[in-house]
Amino acid sequence: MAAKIVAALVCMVVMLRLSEAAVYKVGESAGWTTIANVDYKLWASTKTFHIGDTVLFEYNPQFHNVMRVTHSMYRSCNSSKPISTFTTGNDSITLTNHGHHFFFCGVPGHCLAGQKLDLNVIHPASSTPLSDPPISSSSTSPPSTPTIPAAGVPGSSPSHAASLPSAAAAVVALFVSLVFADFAS
Ligand SMILES: *[C@@H]1O[C@H](CO)[C@@H](O)[C@H](O)[C@H]1NC(C)=O
Ligand SMILES: *[C@@H]1O[C@H](CO)[C@@H](O)[C@H](O)[C@H]1NC(C)=O
Ligand SMILES: [Cu+2]
Repeated sequence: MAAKIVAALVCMVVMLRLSEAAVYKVGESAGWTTIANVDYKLWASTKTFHIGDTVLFEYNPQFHNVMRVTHSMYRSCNSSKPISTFTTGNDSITLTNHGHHFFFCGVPGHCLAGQKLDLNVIHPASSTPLSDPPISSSSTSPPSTPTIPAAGVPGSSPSHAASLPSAAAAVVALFVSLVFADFAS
């Protein structure tokens, strides 16, 4: 009984991770830049990041880079000791742990000009399929914020949006059938 529940739970977690892996291009079509006045904080607020998702930084490597930094370095735009640095201009970073991830461009002045990104990977426990509302279509406007956004960022739905509810339903059905089979026997 217990073993079956554990197996079902493991199966559920694995399936959810597979079905939820999404790729988010930072800044959408503008990419990672200072010239388009992208509000990266606003951009991140329109997304729900999960473990296994990927963020893609696209930029001209002659002018920019990507540094992953600590919170205090992020706050002060201090680029002296980055956790890691990316310089290809097409950097895919897979999110492997929950919590905040801080990035900025290490070129002098760019972080201060707003080329900085704080994204929060939500904890798996707070995103069970049963409590998640269905992901809405791209026709809805991004959530309003108390601050005045510098520039609108076009919202886009993650590519897995359509497949998620059916996959989740299948997993829940499997889980329920396993549990009830045990109660009946
Ligand atoms: C940046 O951080 C380093 C330690 O990581 C520190 O030694 C240095 O003083 C900081 N620079 C500024 C301008 O705060
Ligand atoms: C950037 O990398 C992604 C895969 O990580 C690839 O699909 C895309 O074509 C690349 N773009 C450029 C401009 O190289
Ligand atoms: Cu830059």
